[in-house]
Amino acid sequence: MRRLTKLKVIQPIEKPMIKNNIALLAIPILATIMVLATIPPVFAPNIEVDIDIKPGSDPNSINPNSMGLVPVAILTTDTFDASTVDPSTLSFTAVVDIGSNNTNCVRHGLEDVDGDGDLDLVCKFPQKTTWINCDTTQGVITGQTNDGQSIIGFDSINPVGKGCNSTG
Ligand SMILES: [Ca+2]
Ligand SMILES: [Ca+2]
Repeated sequence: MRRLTKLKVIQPIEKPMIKNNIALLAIPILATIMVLATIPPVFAPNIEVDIDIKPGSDPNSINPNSMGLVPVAILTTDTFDASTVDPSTLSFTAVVDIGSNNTNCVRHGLEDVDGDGDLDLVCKFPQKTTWINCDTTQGVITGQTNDGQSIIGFDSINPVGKGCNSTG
């Protein structure tokens, strides 16, 4: 009898404890959902865009000692409209560590560089700050669209001139 009495006393205490445990479980679950909800913008993959370094030229022969501007076109395709790119966000470099440079587009305009009837975005970058040297094999352009979507594009570079193996 004593034991039964004890159980009767304990039961009403245990029930709210279970409810509390469920509430405690709900907090990390809700927190996880909230954290996951913030992840997509951070981990959203870059849109890989088609680019053409020195539009109209192939290979893209560049003399690393030149002090001129390198034109790079972002091509409009069936799935990407180059006119949605914000030119002020564009950066172009020959180095893999794309965070380490600040080679910005100094001149830009829309023109149909590949002759397919749609407008492509052409940006010109000061070559002396692109890190192009005789070992460079490709250039990388990064930037954002007007609505904040990150873009990235790659094209080959054929270094030519003094000290480089290729004569272009
Ligand atoms: Ca080209
Ligand atoms: Ca075009």
